Amino acid sequence: MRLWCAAIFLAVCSIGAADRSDAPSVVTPIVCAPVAQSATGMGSTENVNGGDLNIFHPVSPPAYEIRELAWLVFGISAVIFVVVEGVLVWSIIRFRSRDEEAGTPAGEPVQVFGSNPVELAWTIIPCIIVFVLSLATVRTIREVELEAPPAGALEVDVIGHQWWWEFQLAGAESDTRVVTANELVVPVGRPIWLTLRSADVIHSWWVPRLAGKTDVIPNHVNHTWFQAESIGTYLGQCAEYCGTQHANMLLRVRVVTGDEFIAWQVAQSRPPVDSASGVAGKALFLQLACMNCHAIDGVSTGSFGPNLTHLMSRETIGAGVAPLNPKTLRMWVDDPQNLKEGCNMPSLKLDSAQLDAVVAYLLTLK
Ligand code: HEC
Ligand SMILES: [Cu+2]
Repeated sequence: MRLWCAAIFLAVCSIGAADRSDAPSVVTPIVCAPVAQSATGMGSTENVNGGDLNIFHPVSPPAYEIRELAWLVFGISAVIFVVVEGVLVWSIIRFRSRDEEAGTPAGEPVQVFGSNPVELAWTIIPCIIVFVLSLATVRTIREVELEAPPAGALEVDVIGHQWWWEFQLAGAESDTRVVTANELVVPVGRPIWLTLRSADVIHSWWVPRLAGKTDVIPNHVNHTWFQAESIGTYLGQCAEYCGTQHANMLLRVRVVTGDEFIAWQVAQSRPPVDSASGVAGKALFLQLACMNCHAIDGVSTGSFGPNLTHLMSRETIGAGVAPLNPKTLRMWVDDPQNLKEGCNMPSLKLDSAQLDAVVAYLLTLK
């Protein structure tokens, strides 16, 4: 009986080993609890990232495939768990030491060595289980990974930066391009083909309800895709440790109707409109180092930090570290390290009047 327990234990171990296949550049279906929500620890900023990261609530074809596989793995593991625990509990009760046997050699169980049937069983059964699981996984990967964009796909370039996401897509007119950060807006029901690149280290794109993880690797181009079937905001997270602020490298995909998407695309393609409240701040933005790191259409071309042309169309600041509003924006410009310690934007140590002016200007970037 103990040998059987050992056989089943080995089977469980080998499943664990088979699960840990995360070769780079393939979509890795992941079976785990939803990512813990990142709290900012800032009393003044509510957590904007409450939301569903559950792989068991898919809304897009690759996510459905991954859920099926997750259930299969979960089911097989559950059966093994029940058998092992059942045998264990049964053994504990059946073979417990009894008063009359205590301390007598007669209490020793029968010793079995080198049983051929048992050796064969604990070799063959795990092999079969591992074989079934790997076939199912390979099949899922093949179904999820596409070689080329699906017909009619919207193509989006995704660039991972420490610690934010850049998105580039075609603008409203053929020669324009929309560049934005951390929040991707896409139309419902249309395939979205992502081309993933990294500006620095390895990141991983993961929006659990839309698709599996895909690594974002320097000097290497990866692709993934999804097709959201219902409107809403889907949260995601960088899923490859990429430095101190990795946990605050969140992203959101806002799925809207086709018409809303076109309206968004048109608005994002336009240069910002100058307004009186922004004049002083714009001058400061150009005087200070801001312009070296940030692009604003028609104003500056820096590309180290997020494009700010339509900053105020976003819901969050600092890749989801806080909701975007005048208060958090001021805190951010004053010293980004307060909100996102270690991030790659320094405090420019503006005085209060300068801060007011710069923030007033940023607020005009709708
Ligand atoms: C050394 C380069 C650098 C300079 C100089 C700089 N920034 Fe940044 N900025 C960044 C980086 C990098 C980020 C992204 C940080 C993150 O999310 O991890 C950022 C983020 C931001 C954001 C948030 C954008 C978003 O969508 O989350 C705002 C707003 C911003 N900067 C404004 C400014 C202003 C105003 C100045 C000048 C006072 C300035 N920055 C100077 C690099 C810079
Ligand atoms: Cu990352």
